[in-house]
Amino acid sequence: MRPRTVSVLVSLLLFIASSNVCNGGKLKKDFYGKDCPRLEETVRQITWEKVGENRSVAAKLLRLHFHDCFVRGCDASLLLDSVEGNSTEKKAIPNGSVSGYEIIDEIKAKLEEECPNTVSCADIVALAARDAVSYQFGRSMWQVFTGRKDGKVSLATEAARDLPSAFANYTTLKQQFANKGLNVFDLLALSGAHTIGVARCGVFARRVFNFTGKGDKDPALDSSYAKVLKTKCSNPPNPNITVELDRNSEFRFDSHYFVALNRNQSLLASDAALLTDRNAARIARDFENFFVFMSQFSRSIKKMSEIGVITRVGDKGEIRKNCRKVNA
Ligand code: HEM
Ligand SMILES: *[C@@H]1O[C@H](CO)[C@@H](O)[C@H](O)[C@H]1NC(C)=O
Ligand SMILES: *[C@@H]1O[C@H](CO)[C@@H](O)[C@H](O)[C@H]1NC(C)=O
Ligand SMILES: *[C@@H]1O[C@H](CO)[C@@H](O)[C@H](O)[C@H]1NC(C)=O
Ligand SMILES: *[C@@H]1O[C@H](CO)[C@@H](O)[C@H](O)[C@H]1NC(C)=O
Ligand SMILES: *[C@@H]1O[C@H](CO)[C@@H](O)[C@H](O)[C@H]1NC(C)=O
Ligand SMILES: *[C@@H]1O[C@H](CO)[C@@H](O)[C@H](O)[C@H]1NC(C)=O
Ligand SMILES: CC(=O)N[C@H]1CO[C@H](CO)[C@@H](O)[C@@H]1O
Repeated sequence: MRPRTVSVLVSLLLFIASSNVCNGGKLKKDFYGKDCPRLEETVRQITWEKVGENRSVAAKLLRLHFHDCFVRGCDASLLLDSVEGNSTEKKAIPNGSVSGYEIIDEIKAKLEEECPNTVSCADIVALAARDAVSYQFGRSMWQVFTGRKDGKVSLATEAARDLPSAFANYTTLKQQFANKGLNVFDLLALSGAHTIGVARCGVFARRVFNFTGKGDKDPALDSSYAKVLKTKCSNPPNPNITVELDRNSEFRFDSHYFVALNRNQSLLASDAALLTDRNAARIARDFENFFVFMSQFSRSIKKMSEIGVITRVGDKGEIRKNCRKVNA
């Protein structure tokens, strides 16, 4: 082979190797098969119990997974409590309404009994999100490869930078997803996570009460739906009131989010922004079909769950003993 061909081949191989690192190439199906054979059963059992007691838990665990993965990769950095002098991701404004930490702690505690120092918090977060959504279906809705290690760094500033805002326009959303290796299909499918759960009035009130500062509503928001929202939230918005992200379908993981979106009845400006691009709007119409949506969602969330994973114990990664603290 000529040197030039060789160098092209080498750079191609390096490219493949590096993209594997970014995309969780070293994660495995059933990574803990030998060291913690009952892991997946334990996570599912506790998660299903919690979701069975309170269906709103599913949305909490799904969002927790997203917020973990978008900042420094899926490394459980979101779970670290702030320490003196250091604000961790949890303290960043977009994380103010994230919850479910106690459930991860409970799963971790149980696993520390079953197989001490073995299972990472990052893997627990990914599995619990899958199981939380799957409860409704009685079977696993997507595959989660395991072998993530827990990170040692968590910075509020990075969460503020990397997590998309409820006011983001299409260009920004597309760019923020691209920064994490996710394309437009992923953006649309993953936004479909808003088929479950709630948002506080404060994050969408402007669309309803005062879009341009003249006491008007967002023209992209359906008028009759805006009226409904007005009666639910007071102005100024009461921080204690929440509204379902997917109208009348808060607990059902289905494709109704896209049906509502296409009727201008989505809650967040960032949801509505998806209709401002022709290609994205076409995908949003296709996703009204549950099977089309769900098959893309399964692929996209598997991709999301492999963003920037750490797969080796060392400078960067460890198996945390307590999900809230870096090991001493
Ligand atoms: C596309 C960019 C996204 C933006 C701008 C966004 C923004 C938001 C906002 C503002 C809320 C309400 C939070 C509050 O009340 O303070 C929310 C809730 C939620 N988000 Fe997203 N999100 C996005 C993508 C995602 C993704 C990719 C997922 C998961 C795969 C997700 C899952 C959820 C869930 C399940 C809830 C409901 C949480 C609950 O009920 O407590 N979101 N999101
Ligand atoms: C379920 O959880 C939500 C959110 O954490 C809470 O507001 C609600 O009161 C809980 N419902 C019940 C029946 O405990
Ligand atoms: C704060 O975070 C930085 C960056 O991760 C780290 O180098 C430093 O040791 C942390 N300080 C404390 C007190 O944890
Ligand atoms: C989208 O938002 C960004 C950041 O706020 C802004 O710089 C940009 O001009 C906006 N793009 C469009 C097309 O409105
Ligand atoms: C709307 O916003 C403007 C400018 O921020 C403010 O002066 C006005 O009082 C607001 N109106 C209402 C109804 O909230
Ligand atoms: C949604 O709003 C857009 C304008 O933003 C309008 O052109 C369209 O007809 C509306 N669609 C429905 C179903 O109301
Ligand atoms: C919100 O809830 C908190 C705690 O229950 C309460 O102290 C506060 O007055 C409530 N705020 C409003 C505007 O109702
Ligand atoms: C759990 C947690 O640390 N929440 C914080 C999220 O961010 C808000 C706003 O900065 C803080 O007030 C919360 O304490």
